[in-house]
Amino acid sequence: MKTALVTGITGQDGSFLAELLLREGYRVVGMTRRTSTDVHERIAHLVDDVEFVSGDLLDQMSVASIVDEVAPDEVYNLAAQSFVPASWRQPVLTGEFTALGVTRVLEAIRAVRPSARFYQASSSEMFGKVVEVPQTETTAFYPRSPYGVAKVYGHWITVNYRESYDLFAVSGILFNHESQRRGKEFVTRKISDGVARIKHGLTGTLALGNLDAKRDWGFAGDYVRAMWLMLQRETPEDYVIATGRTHSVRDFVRIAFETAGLGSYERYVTLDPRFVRPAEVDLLVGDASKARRELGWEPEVSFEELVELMVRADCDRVAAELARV
Ligand code: NAP
Ligand code: G4F
Repeated sequence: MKTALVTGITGQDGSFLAELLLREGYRVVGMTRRTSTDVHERIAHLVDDVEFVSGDLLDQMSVASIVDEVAPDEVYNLAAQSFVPASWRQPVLTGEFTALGVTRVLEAIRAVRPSARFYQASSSEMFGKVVEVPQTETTAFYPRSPYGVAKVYGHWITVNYRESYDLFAVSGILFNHESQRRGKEFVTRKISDGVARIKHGLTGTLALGNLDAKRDWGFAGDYVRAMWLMLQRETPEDYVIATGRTHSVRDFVRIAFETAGLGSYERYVTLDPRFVRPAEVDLLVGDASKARRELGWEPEVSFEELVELMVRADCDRVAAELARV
């Protein structure tokens, strides 16, 4: 039985990845940080199947002793401060988690478990003000937020440890991926949750920022499969994971309101400058041909299906909450 250590297991991707690894017969160990409340709703259904260890990416000793004690075959580093606007408010902390945190995990592996295979959660946010369309593994980075800058550091330190110490360390450059488990501050879930609340009469408006920004959105369940496939290869290499289709925030909004039977979004959506960013990433679209060719990876859920599944899940959830009250 292989052992996988997952940092960020309480996040959206961590929950889908844990489910996949359990299906594949792994012993799954999740690193969580101590908080005063114990709310881990995304992995509540997995608590009997996953082992949990307490650690923090800010704390080198905790990470090193976890790697030593768990003796993982594979390490998935998903933990990060992952919300882009927060990175302008807390740039130093974002750098500590999202950039130096990667080095702390790599250092632990190098020192006590160099045979472990390592996956780093890199991001399309590294392409930022894109220098070419679509973006591939060789496209130059031009990050537009402290988060993007931190991810570029995490990406290159992974490459550097692979080349310096011969570790099996890879980076997945993943484009936006969403689901019913996405945090409610991200635009897709903010929209599906807002639509559900409007549908059930809890509010009458949804305040958003830039409706013209474009993203290449896929389904998180499809994307964690790519992470796992990257660590099953013979040689460590980096891959872009994307659908190759791009849509605007406005497209997402339009389909979401139509799915809920609310008609035109224009009756409900207001523009709020608080949600407009100091520097924007206008157009992300990825070319995942290398992953298709070498990993046999394909996304299975389309953009339209993604919007519908998120809206339906939130409408059902809000209806159930109201019924309980
Ligand atoms: P998420 O839902 O925000 O989850 C982030 C996870 O990191 C949570 O489990 C969080 O734990 C943990 N974490 C944060 N700071 C930590 C620290 N100091 N020590 C230990 N754990 C810490 O993010 P996600 O959407 O699942 O994304 C997973 C990873 O992929 C992130 O690195 C993200 O930057 C990257 N990524 C995401 C996307 C996307 O579209 N989703 C695309 C490209 C790359 P708590 O529960 O304790 O907060
Ligand atoms: O959903 P978002 O906050 O995601 P963003 O910034 O693309 O970052 C996500 O994807 C990255 C991969 O490219 C990850 F690395 C990162 O961790 C995270 O998961 O915003 C998407 C777009 C932006 O252009 C933003 O300006 O939506 C636009 N937007 C418009 N109104 C809004 C809003 N974003 C948010 N969060 N809230 C709004 O009201």
